Amino acid sequence: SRPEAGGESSPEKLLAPVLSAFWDEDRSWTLEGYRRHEGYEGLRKALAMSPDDVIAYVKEAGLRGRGGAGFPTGMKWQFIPQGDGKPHYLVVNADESEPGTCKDIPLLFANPHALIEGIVIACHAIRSEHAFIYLRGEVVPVLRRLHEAVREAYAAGYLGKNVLGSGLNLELTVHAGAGAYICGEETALLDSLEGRRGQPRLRPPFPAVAGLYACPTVVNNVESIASVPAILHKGKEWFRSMGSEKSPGFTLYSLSGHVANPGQYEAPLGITLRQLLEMSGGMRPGHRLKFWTPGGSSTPMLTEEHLDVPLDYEGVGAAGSMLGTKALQCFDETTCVVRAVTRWTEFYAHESCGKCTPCREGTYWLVQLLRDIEAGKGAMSDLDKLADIADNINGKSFCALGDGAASPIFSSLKYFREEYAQHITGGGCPFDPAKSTAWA
Ligand code: L3W
Ligand code: SF4
Repeated sequence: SRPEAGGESSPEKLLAPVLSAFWDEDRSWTLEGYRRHEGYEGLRKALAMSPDDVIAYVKEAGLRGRGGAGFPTGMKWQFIPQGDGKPHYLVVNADESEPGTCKDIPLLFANPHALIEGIVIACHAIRSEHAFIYLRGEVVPVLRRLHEAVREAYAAGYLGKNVLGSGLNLELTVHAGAGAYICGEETALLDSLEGRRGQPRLRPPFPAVAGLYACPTVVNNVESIASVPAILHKGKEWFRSMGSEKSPGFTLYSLSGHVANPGQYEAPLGITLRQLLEMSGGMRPGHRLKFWTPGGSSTPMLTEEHLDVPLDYEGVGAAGSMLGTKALQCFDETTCVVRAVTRWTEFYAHESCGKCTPCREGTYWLVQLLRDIEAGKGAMSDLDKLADIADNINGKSFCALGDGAASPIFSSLKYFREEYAQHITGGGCPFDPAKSTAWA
């Protein structure tokens, strides 16, 4: 749901719909729908350039990875060794599952050809003849739509032998995962794609050196690759005219939780949550923001005092959090922060792959302590114990899942220690669950 765009003075002018520009149109997902909006024109431009020039162009545009880490996309492509005699692979990470993150799935559902066009451009750049899309398997309607879009692209000569007469040969495989959060970690994803149980690999070597089948591999998020065609088509200057010097361009923000109009809002990097809330209708009527995540539950929570933080990598970093996946989950004053953190921590404990001790054991013990506190059976010393366990997970685990699990513990203790104490001294949760819809 999205509010109607207003006039010159309306805050909606801050929106920059590119990937989402025609999601509402009839059969937007078809090749015909995509071509109505100059689809595959960026590819024509890219194929007229040398692979190295395409990499340099994307680097100069300043596109940063949209999957959570914000790593420069062009630089990642440049890491792929050339003339090494090995096959190169592009793997698109479509295993979206960070709590609150819901941008790649609607993008694939409404506009799959933006991703396919981006894939062909990226494969031309890194000299790859085989690309894979690793999709979250539960989203069967998206899987079907993606298969159909790939079929259309083969039939139109955008995939297969000698793409558009350029000499590029490219196969594209769509692979459905089996629904494990850890398979969104890039090396676990590669293990899963190779047919093994998905567990993270030691890095280095990074996938750019030894990835799929031990060959140089680029792993990019859906939104990162889908953003490439517009950059080629409209130009790097156009892209750089949005956002900031270090965080240029447009991006998809996912607004969810206790807001009047949840949904995807595409805007330049650096917009603030206050602006997004103003243009989207704000919090649900009669309520105010209590805490929010800038990029899913793995990114430290922020509060009302951070409403004017620029939502770019630097701005959110300076506020002590991470932009992550730009999953803006907003919670109002009816939400019990202990309940929210318990629910997130249960998720991490469930999804911990078990490979390393700090995360496997630590997340289990965090859940036990949090459940006790929530039920009024905790002791004040449990608060230091929570922080101590989180500290033994953070930076000491094998992959980023551990750090993500520690993050809501640290940030909630920082901003809401008093609320934890209330649960302990008051014999349980002081909130009325009937008044909150967050955990229904
Ligand atoms: C070659 C080097 N490549 C880094 C590559 C690396 C990777 C990318 C970023 O986690 C974060 C995590 C989540 N030579 C390289 C190199 N690379 N150095 O750059 O690497 P890294 O380690 O900074 O991050 P990561 O392991 O990819 C991603 C956070 O995002 N997150 C998002 C989760 C998102 C989902 C989802 O559903 N989409 O799960 C949220 O906060 O916690 O910190 O490609 O190979 N020297
Ligand atoms: Fe597995 Fe957690 Fe260790 Fe990552 S941090 S390897 S998910 S046990």
